[in-house]
Amino acid sequence: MSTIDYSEKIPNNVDLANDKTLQRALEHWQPRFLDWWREMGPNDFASVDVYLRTAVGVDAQGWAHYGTVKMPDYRWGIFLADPIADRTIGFGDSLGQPVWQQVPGEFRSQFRRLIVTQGDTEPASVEQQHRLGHTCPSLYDLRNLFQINVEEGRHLWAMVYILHAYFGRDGREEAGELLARHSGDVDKPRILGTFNEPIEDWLSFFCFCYFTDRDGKFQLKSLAESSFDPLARTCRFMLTEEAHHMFVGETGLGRIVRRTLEVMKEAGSDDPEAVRRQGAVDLPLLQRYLNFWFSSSLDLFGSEVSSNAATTFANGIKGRPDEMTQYQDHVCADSTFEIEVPDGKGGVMKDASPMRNAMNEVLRDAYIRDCEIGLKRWNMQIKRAGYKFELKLPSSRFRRAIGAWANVPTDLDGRPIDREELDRLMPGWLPSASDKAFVRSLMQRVVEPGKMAAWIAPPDRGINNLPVDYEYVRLS
Ligand code: BYC
Repeated sequence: MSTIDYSEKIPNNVDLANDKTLQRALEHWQPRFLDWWREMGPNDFASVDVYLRTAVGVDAQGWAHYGTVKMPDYRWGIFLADPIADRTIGFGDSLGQPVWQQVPGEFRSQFRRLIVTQGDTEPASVEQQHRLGHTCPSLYDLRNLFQINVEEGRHLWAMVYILHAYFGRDGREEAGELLARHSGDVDKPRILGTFNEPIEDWLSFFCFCYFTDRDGKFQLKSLAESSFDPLARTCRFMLTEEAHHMFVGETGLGRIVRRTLEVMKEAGSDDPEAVRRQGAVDLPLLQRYLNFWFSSSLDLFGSEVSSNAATTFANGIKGRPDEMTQYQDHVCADSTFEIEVPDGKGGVMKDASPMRNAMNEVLRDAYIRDCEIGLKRWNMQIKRAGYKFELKLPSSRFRRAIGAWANVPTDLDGRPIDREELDRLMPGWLPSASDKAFVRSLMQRVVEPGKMAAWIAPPDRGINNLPVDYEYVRLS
């Protein structure tokens, strides 16, 4: 197993010290990153002590060290999972050939496009969450927010390393641009839609971690299959960190459901107004937030039928998650995949697409199945508490902005409806202005160790075997 060298200005396990040109280029980028972090990150908390984990190795066991750190002193570094000996290409036209240690010239722009898109999401999420610290529901949650923020910063480093090390001057320019685009910026927005949506409250934050970070899991798993080995190794290690981000989303939403059920029991009513009077999140309101973040995150997979997806699969650039274990045909030259498209007469029809072109849809399908797991768990909680309400994922045709269903008005079940009906019904399906104002009113910061805001139940356990009432962030 390779170890991480922490004596270097940029901690790394890629032997940076022996590549002076690359080291200098990255050391030149480092202060620009820190300036960006100071301006766009959780900077109002720059001087507080946070109980954070930092990577110290890249194997699954014992890879992280926990300790108290001020965020600007976090050791962002470059960590690649260890190489797999004699790894061969696992899919596409070059199946079985040795993986590449350099980017083949003919695939350069396709690789660069994907790496830049991946890299762009990381700082975007930090920007989106910029001010959340001020309204934290507990010190435990505040610490989790900051953990996610520093790790997204590190994921940016991961992509910037690949750009600098393998894409020459273009790569250096792209690395600069990653700090120049900003979430929601009118002139220079982030590349993908969801990453320009504001995250102004913790309900949105937990939905983002549940749905959008899960897109990260699927995209990183696909890139972890890449024939370009340094990219595959980088993504493999990023996935180790990513798991915690989805955990924060799933447990955060689960704790909200638990608290709401307690309040419903205390109030002896499931009336949303009665729940709101007790300062908790009513379940229909939660459903509207789920509708918003799920439908937005579905767009992140791209179009159902995509020539980009076909080319990147054929060329061995981007595979499918767990390509070796989940699929038998790794070439997919002759197979087809059934997709649903509008029939042009206000209905839905099935269409067979060449499998390679449908890879985005294959991923989206797997993603939706993964999203269902949390909903099943929360619905079980609701059922056990004796209520009939069921949380549901809307259809993947609902409120899409990308692909075959972009701007096709449908109801939550994906049935095409006319635009007037959509305009009339949409306010009941997505968070309304008054929903958002109510959620904002709940966002009062709670910073006494162990105490939770009234709208969320405590977690089952603390971080790294510490008690829930540990002072995870020392604000004074
Ligand atoms: N918004 O052929 P198409 C994460 C663009 S999340 C705006 O349909 P393709 C994280 C697309 O870029 C994971 N534009 O799709 C989570 C293309 O534009 P260009 C991020 C969109 O190319 C939480 C055009 O539409 N990683 O890590 O097959 C916190 C036609 O594209 C959108 C990746 O996404 C959209 N939603 O695939 C922190 C992996 N969707 O190039 C981090 C890298 C599509 O023609 N990216 N477009 O100008 C990819 O693999 C692919 O670019 C996509 C789309 C999956 C995004």
